[in-house]
Amino acid sequence: STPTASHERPGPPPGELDVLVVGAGFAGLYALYRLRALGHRVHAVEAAGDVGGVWYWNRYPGARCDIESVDYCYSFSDELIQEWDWTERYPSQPEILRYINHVADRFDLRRDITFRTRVTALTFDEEAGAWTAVTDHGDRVTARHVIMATGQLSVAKPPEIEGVGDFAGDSHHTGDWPHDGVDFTGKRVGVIGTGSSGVQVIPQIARQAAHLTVFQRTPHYIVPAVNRPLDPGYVADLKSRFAEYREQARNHPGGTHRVLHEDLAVEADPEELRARLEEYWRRGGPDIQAAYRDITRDPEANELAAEFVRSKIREIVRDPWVAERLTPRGYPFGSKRLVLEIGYYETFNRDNVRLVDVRETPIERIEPEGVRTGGPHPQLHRLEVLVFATGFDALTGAVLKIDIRGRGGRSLRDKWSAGPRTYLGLATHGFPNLFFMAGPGSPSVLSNVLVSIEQHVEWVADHLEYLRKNGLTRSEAVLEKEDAWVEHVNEVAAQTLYPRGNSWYLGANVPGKPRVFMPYAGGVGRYRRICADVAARDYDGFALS
Ligand code: FAD
Ligand code: N01
Repeated sequence: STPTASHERPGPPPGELDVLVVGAGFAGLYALYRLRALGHRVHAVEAAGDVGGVWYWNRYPGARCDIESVDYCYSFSDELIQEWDWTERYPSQPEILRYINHVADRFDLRRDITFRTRVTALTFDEEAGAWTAVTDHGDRVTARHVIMATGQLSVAKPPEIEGVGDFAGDSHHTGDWPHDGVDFTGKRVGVIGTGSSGVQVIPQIARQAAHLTVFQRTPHYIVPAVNRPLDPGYVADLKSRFAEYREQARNHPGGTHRVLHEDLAVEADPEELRARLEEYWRRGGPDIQAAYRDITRDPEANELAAEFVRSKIREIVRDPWVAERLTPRGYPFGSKRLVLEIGYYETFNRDNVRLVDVRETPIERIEPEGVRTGGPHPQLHRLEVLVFATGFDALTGAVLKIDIRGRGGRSLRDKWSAGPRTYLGLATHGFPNLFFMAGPGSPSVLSNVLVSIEQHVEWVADHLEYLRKNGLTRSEAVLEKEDAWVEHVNEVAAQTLYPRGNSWYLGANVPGKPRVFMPYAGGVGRYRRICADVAARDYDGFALS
């Protein structure tokens, strides 16, 4: 992640761009492809050494997607769909990164990307009606429009623990993993964090390390992934009707093919309920949340699903003391992002793995030799490698790291100091010609993000075409429409149990971050129709000039 010297790096092109894209993950790459095809002068700037975004940075062993590969992919090119063969139900990080590299090669995208370069400031010049970006290499890039494809989970969150810098061994964050891997063989290793990243990396490390200590703060609700090789017949069938298959996902609340049951858990016969949840557990994947319509909305129904997961933990984990500590309680099932596992609970049956519940025995500080915990039995856990699976400054982190100044020099950090405010998640008043991709105020991380990214890129591309055709150069969200949208986002969230978990969806994982439910919980299909309707009504809610 250290920037190379400027002379080793071809910088951004001179002259004004039509569109600057910040980020070259799935969103930035598609924006680049689409806008270039429409004849815009477009260039992307990316902090990483290559394309991939999340899948470039998160190279920890076990990293894998929790949306099925046949859904977690682009749909814009039929040739791409036909020529690419996914191998597993849930694709691994190396396979997804190969796919992204294939896309970058196939559409010759790298020639319009400046790598190893971070945008640090963005300033809107009202007279010129254009943005100027400044980078960490001192480049100045001007562009009429800017697309923030900076990611939802692209700013790694360090653990807020005293002494982190004092540790004498190696330490790594899952979200910024070394490219040549980490050898845990024969080592005493500690992992802090048991969310999706921790749950994926822990079984892998346990197999290699001499000893693994898992520091858990909140036990998460975790269900089996049940990964498997894909059946070629199934894939061939999907490919033969992919357009129709994807169209279903675009109109589905989650951007997937999850079956949504209409009946209620609270009305189900206990045996029938158990049998249905067992069936979901056996099949694997996150769809268990939709096994009954009321699981995500009614605390009583939710508790039935939660109790089912708790019973599974007791069945798998042999030591009752450990099983009890792994058991989530006190917050709704699914209100923190549901975690998928492959061999996670079984890992705690191994002799070389120890669970430390940091709510009982809090981490006091990190010392050169390891992690010191307090409580009734204070202890120094001696470690040679420490892994931080402590998550991200999600959704707003990457945008607010940049000093963004809109009309009148107003700072976005100030405007969003009590939480993000957007119109449709796409734009924010006071900051003309600036568009956000799959960020707060849109379905984003509550959806198959690939479906959401395609919808956003296509909406913005259409919007820029509309401006061009009508001889317009400026687009800005109207304040009243933005306020109404924020209210709608909050109202929809309040109908769910999401706001009841201390999750990163709410910013609750970052000390001092305002507590606001950030993504739009109204569903991908509904959201898509709202955006299409706004476009059909000549971009109602955007002041155009
Ligand atoms: P990213 O992939 O995050 O790319 C953003 C890029 O912008 C990064 O490369 C970053 O370096 C760059 N950038 C940021 N700020 C700057 C700056 N100031 N200057 C220059 N460059 C900058 N979603 C799902 O739908 N299903 C999943 O199963 C799933 N699994 C995930 C697993 C992990 C480990 C993580 C971390 C996320 C996962 N996600 C998943 C969410 C994921 O964020 C999206 O699926 C998707 O990859 C986002 O693509 P993106 O292009 O929007 O953002
Ligand atoms: O991060 P997290 P993540 N002391 O924030 C703990 C996507 N993703 O990287 O819950 C002690 O979920 C924290 O504890 P608590 C997916 O969307 C997907 O795991 O705050 N512990 C928690 O246990 C996911 O939701 C996939 O009490 C500390 C953990 O660290 C999102 O990325 C794979 C601590 C952080 O969990 C983020 O997942 C990976 C401290 N100071 C990621 N600070 C898949 O597709 C934090 N923690 C499968």
